[in-house]
Amino acid sequence: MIVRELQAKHGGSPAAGGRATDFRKLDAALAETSREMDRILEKLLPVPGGRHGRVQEAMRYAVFAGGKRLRPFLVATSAKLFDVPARSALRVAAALEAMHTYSLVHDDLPCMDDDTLRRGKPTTHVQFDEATAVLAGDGLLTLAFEILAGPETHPSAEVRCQLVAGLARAAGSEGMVGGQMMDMQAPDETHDAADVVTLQRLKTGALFEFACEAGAILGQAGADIRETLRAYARDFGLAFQITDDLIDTIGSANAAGKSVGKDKDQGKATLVSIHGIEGARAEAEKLAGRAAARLAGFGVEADLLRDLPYRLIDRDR
Ligand code: GRG
Repeated sequence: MIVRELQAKHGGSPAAGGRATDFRKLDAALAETSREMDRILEKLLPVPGGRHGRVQEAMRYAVFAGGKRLRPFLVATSAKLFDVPARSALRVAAALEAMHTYSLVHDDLPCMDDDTLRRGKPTTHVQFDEATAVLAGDGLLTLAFEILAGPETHPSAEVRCQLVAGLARAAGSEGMVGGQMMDMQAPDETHDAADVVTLQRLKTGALFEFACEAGAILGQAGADIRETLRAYARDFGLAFQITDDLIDTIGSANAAGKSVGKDKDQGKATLVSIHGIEGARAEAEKLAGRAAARLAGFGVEADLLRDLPYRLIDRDR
């Protein structure tokens, strides 16, 4: 409840900016997607077996560690705007969650962010060992593309190719990997607000952009609609990231399920260190409002997506 806590302490407008003050419907939808994801990931992840079973155990450990399944929710909910069959959307959502999980497993490694706690549990390299964690990440990354390429994902091979290319771009050196590179160099470099936004847009934003566009790709929507959803994701992603930085600055490791205070310890610039806690909070609220407003062209069917950014700036993990 990071933003609410700040409001209680310092006053200010409601987190929802006058919109979603009651998140019950959204929370129920998030919980339902989470259950659906567990079911489909259970089927799609390899069953540990043979002499190489250890890597598959580690893949499962990381995937079923209790993530929020936020990216899958974005895929599933954006796909509903285009009446995409749930089976297709859930496969794409599962592929993206596999990709996201790989990034967390590798990010936690000693050679990267060197973390021992994730989602309230020992990180994968702590639970297993470093080599197994590297391989589990590799296994999840490649599984993501296997899932997208499968004919059950969409009857059109062209759509499947677009999904594969879209996820590869988002996860690669012009997306998440590029952002991670910037992040690794961050303690040795001076970053202004624009640099931080670029870093975040690549490191965490690119997968969110893919998540929101994926529904439109599955629904074979036009370029302008795809761009609308990407713009929503950019604002949403930055609001999400600022909240993550607020959690890192003023949250507790217990509630967050991971170490906090790391950015400051590592001397990394964030929008919180640049704008201050109040400034960052105000920016997150502005971005949440702008994300919701991007969806003005849709009807009530987009309400869950409109509410989501407000919900996420109100989280504590
Ligand atoms: C190793 C190539 C490579 C990339 C790593 C995403 C990333 C890049 C690192 C994660 C570092 C981090 C904690 C970033 C903050 C924002 C973020 C992505 C948080 C984790 O996402 P959530 O909150 O996680 O959706 P859950 O656990 O709910 O799935």
